[in-house]
Amino acid sequence: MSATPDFSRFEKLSVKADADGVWVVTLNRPEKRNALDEATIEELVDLFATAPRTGAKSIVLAGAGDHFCAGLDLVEHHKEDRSPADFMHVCLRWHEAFNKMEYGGVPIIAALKGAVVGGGLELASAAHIRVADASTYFALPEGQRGLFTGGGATIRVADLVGKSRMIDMMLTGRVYQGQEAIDLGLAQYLVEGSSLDTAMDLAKLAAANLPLTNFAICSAISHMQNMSALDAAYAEAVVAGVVNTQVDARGRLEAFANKTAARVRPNS
Ligand code: 1HE
Repeated sequence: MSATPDFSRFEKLSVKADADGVWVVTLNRPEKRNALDEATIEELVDLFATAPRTGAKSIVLAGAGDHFCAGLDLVEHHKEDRSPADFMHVCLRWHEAFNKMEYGGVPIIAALKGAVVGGGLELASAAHIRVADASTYFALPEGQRGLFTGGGATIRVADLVGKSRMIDMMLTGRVYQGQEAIDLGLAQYLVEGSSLDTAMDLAKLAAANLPLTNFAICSAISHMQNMSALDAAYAEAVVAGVVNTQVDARGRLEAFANKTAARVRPNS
């Protein structure tokens, strides 16, 4: 776990890990605005399937160039002339990647800029924290392209902005940006400077938490949202039973009891 993982197999992604276990994963097709082709999705599946057991404590997800992600590779889709079954299987691989992100237990912070559109918004919405900058804008242009979402927007984008707003975005191509996008829940942070810098700061904060605690935060909450309230309460008690008695937490509890731990204060 402590050795630096081997990222040499990735071609569509650039992956770097620092000594504290903070990984920076960059979609690396800026000339295609980081559109998601099949090969990129396969690399995302690989990366997010292996990251939790190869030392990632938190992950920043970014895009090379001026745009985070332009969504489905429309040119590949056009050239492939896929059958319904073919495209269903494409979508299932997207779900494999994005579910690994949301449920994998490692905090993922998306550093957004420029276009976060279509499948790019589906990708961003599978991250746990989204940081937008002044250039960031969100849209679901599928309606205009004669398409439909296939990478989980009906679940995650509807969850972020609500069913009616998502339907409006798809019917009319409405674009959200700036404070309005934050107020709707499309991102949790809007920064004046670089979203990557803020995402890195947040990733370092998250990486300082105990891994088992982060695992619960970045998997249990999502699972519990899928359950009945009765089952979620039961599952929460079980998860808390494991997490809240972990040996590694003892030092932190002792520091609070000794009055050496930082107190929670309002922002100054
Ligand atoms: C692409 C793609 C793409 C750019 N697939 N190649 N997504 C969309 O409908 C967004 C489509 N893209 C755009 O609206 C614009 O390209 C951007 C706003 C993202 C960027 O604009 P711009 O002016 O900087 O770039 P451009 O000139 O439009 O594109 C530059 C190159 O990137 C060009 O390739 P080139 O070989 O001609 O240089 C474009 O073809 C290429 N490119 N976006 C393929 N998306 C699981 S279902 C999910 C459903 C969806 O995601 S629908 C897709 C929604």
